[in-house]
Amino acid sequence: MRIGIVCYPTFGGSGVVASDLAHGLAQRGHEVHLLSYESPARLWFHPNLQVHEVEVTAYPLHKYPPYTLALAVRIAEVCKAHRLDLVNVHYAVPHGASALVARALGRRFALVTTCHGTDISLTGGDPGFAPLIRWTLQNSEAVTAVSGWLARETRRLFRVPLPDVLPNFVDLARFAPIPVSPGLPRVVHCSNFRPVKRPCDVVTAFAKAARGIPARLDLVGDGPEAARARAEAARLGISGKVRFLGSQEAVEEVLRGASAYLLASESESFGLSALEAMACGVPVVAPRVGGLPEVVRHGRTGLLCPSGDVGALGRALRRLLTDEALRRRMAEAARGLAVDRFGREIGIARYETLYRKALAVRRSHA
Ligand code: GMT
Repeated sequence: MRIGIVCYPTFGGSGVVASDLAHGLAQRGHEVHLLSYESPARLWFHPNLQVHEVEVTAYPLHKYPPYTLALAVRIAEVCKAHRLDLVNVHYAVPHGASALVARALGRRFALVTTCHGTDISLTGGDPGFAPLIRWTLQNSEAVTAVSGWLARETRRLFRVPLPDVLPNFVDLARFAPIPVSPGLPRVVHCSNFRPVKRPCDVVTAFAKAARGIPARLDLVGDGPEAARARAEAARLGISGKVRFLGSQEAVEEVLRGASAYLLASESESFGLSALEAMACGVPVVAPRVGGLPEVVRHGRTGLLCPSGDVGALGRALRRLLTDEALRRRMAEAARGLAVDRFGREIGIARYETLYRKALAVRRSHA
């Protein structure tokens, strides 16, 4: 197939999944064209894979650069030049609308829209975007969601048929465990430090868990709440135990050998970083929200706590940090679940099968 993939190029989960998918499809012999405003952070080279950057011309009249329209024109150009069969947009806003405009410009590709989370749960609730998202979903040959929870939310909020669930996946060779060497127990958290990730709660929960225990918290990523998280660590007197590592390309190096992975998100449609941790044999402590229970099995591969209960997160984390037998059992089960359910090969094959179905739908409408 000749496939277009549209995504954000950032370290965020949707960009990571889309980049890995593009590379995996190229490895399987498809011709893949990735469109974004710059080359994604985590994209490996492959001869079958080409990146098309979208440029927005600066013009004094345009207070807000019209990226959505520039993307639409770029999709149409790439479709024409490379005769794309199908375009898969990752993150519904604004990529879906751009793809539909490209189609209105005369291109005849099948459209697959992959919903990742906040495109449905946050921007989806914004009346400024909702009609556009509904338009995208109704005019896609296939709509996918990364978890059962997100699929149900998409149906509920937009009154569309239930999307196909295509869970995120992980490269099991790259994200693999190493034997834990005796040393300071380490807790890891990775995110874009947006309010929805509640990074201050991560710091607070760690402080509760690590009281009187030698342990360290490694925070990966950056974003608007990073300064507040730093201030929270100082306020709690644990700055010496917390390291802010910023964006890391080889996040697996930070995850390997950690004792636990900690999330405090208000909402999480899937939790790709939790899956990456599990694949590295790191048990997860997280709130029971969104699609997280589909990834983290409570009592088996980690511990789930009531949403917004920082005290419970702290207690659960302390249990893992102080009970080595429990930690080891969960570490093994976490890797096992990642291998059984969320491997890259099976994840990419699921997309391939869905693309073939979407093409058949498109042909039947032609
Ligand atoms: O974080 C976001 O708001 C967007 C997105 C991203 O690009 O990182 O994250 C979402 O997609 C990821 C990949 O499918 C999921 O693992 C995240 O759970 C999801 N984020 C939220 O639902 C908050």
